[in-house]
Amino acid sequence: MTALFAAGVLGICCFVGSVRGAVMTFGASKDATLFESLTGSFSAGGDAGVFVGKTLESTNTLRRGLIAFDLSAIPNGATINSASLRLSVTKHASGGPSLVSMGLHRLLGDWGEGNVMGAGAGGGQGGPAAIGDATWLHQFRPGDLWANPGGDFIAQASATTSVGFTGSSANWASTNQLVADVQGWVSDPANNFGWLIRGNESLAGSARRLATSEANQPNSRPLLTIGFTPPPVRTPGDVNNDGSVNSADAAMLASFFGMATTANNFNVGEFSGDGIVGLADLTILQQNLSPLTPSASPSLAAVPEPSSALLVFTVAVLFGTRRWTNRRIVESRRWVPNEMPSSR
Ligand SMILES: [Ca+2]
Ligand SMILES: [Ca+2]
Ligand SMILES: [Ca+2]
Repeated sequence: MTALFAAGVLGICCFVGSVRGAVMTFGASKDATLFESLTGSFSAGGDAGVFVGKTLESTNTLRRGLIAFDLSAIPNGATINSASLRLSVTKHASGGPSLVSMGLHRLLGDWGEGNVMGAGAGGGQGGPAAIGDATWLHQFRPGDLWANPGGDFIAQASATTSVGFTGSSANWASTNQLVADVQGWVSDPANNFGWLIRGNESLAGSARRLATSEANQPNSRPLLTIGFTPPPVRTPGDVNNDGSVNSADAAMLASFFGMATTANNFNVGEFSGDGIVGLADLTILQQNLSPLTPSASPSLAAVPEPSSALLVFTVAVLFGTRRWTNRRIVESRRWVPNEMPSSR
């Protein structure tokens, strides 16, 4: 992984269409090859290529690619609309098939990239695996094993495509399952392990080398394009996060009045950024009151009197009630010892 691509995000494109959606592109955060091996001795996470498919070797013929992306730039709560992946083909076996099928399978466990360079023709043999590397047997060498040699992944591909010779691109168009994979990773980054790239494993010579994040040419590196709709912007004043600002929010703010909290904790009515639920927050709530709609339940906006007065009244009543309740609890506790029977 190059430093340039450490952050993963390559670009943010425009808002498009009538539905405000964003498009972002990502370079791989890590990519590596699983080289078939009964001893789990080979890796090449630092190489400019990953190998996928069946080679012309006499033994240990299979290769599988691993690739993952850091999606933390997509806001939490976003809705993923599309996801497509492009990889560049940089080598094919002489005499191999002109088109081979390759699938993206969601990985079920984490894995180590490392920085080992491949050996053999074009790196196709891999190099001696180092500690922490993923291999055919290991998620992280030497102690962390895959449950299944060759990697743990969903058997059903999330997307498949036909891949040509050197110089062409492998393009996985968006599918419902690719979208679901990315949505899952955005919602739960701890389970974002990326995809395993699986080729034709029955046809000798079907293997391809695909450019990685270490490739010299930036435009040949992996590119994941994601379309999404950002989460709706929450209006300051909307304490209960139901999309409108009304008396229900004022009542909630009142119940937290005077409370110290984290700055901009909307859930308790802190909108001013000072970390205290107070009059400044009440003012913001009032300024953002939602217009009354005929079907809406009674709202502060419908009150002909200055709504701020009612808000202050609401706060005063509820806050006062709470203090009174607390005081009564304290007083009742004081009374308890006096009312206990004497132990004479
Ligand atoms: Ca790599
Ligand atoms: Ca609300
Ligand atoms: Ca405040």
